[in-house]
Amino acid sequence: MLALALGLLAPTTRGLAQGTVVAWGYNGYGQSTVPADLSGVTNIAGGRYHSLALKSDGTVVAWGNNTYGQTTVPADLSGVTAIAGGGYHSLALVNFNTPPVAQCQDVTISADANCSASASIDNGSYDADAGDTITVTQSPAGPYPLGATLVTLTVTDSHGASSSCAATVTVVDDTPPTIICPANVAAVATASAGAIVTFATPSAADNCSAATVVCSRASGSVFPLGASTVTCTATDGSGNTAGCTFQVNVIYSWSGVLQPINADVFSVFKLGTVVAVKFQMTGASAGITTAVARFSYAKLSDSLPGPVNEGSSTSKATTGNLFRYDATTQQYIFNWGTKGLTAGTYQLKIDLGDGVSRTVNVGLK
Ligand SMILES: [Ca+2]
Ligand SMILES: [Ca+2]
Repeated sequence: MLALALGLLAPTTRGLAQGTVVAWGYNGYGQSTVPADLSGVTNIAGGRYHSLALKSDGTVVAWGNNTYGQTTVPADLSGVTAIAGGGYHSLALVNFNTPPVAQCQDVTISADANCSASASIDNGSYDADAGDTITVTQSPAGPYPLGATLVTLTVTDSHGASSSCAATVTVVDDTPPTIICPANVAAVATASAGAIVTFATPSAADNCSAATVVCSRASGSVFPLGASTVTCTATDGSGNTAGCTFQVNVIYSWSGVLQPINADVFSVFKLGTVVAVKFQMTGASAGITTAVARFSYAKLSDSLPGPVNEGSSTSKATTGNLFRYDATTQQYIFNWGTKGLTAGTYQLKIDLGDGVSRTVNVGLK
């Protein structure tokens, strides 16, 4: 009988490398003549007249009697993890590769500036075989468009075995659009209700879709006297919004105070007389006959810059505080009765309801 021993188990004093095979005894078929270049052996087996060695690379080496082909190792034999020798035959256990395990999960991710996103659905795919590495691929590979995409993940191990699973990548748009409002608009009233004002549509952009722009007041609509704030909102296809504001200011175009009050030189009237305060609408406001104009005054000081330099009006003093429109002269007139006032400088104020401060200083003496 043949006897074999692994060098691994040999006394270290013999100086043999690990994985060396040592054989002795009957050698009629060369079964005890270990091939000279044999090394890296992890297991051995003996048949009746032949020997077998399993190498660490999973290949098998056989020598000795080959009457029945028992030492003719199949050329493509690999991946062997165990061997055995019968009387006139040999056995090898091929350890089949375990395919990797693919594990997927659904992923929801925010769209980027290009309205797409890359995402991995891998949820810890692995290969149970020691030493196996895996590569993971996704089909389609991404980046993924807005919405849900069914993605197949394929895991391949270093032996070419693969497994796959599928999951959904959902790309959502949670980025608001951008919006830029036009500059503030100054407009002249064309009616006592204000003016029709047009303005450029705010520019809006979005990473995923055209943004719908809606303003609190539409271009081409009537804006009232004074300042109005227009709020515009851009909404993208996913309901994200962004806003901006701008001002529309509608004011009357007017003449300034007309004679007898000087717009430039200080006017002094005789105390107790009626002072006619007059103005006209001009420019785009010229045709307006229904403006609501209110008169008020305030005494600034007792001092006067000079003597009376204006003639007295023969008109009756206006009651209340509203100017009247005179169609003949196309003027707004308020007859300011000064009876009962004291001498000094007064500031007269004309309020047209458009937010503009219109004042002129006069003297009473
Ligand atoms: Ca494997
Ligand atoms: Ca968006």
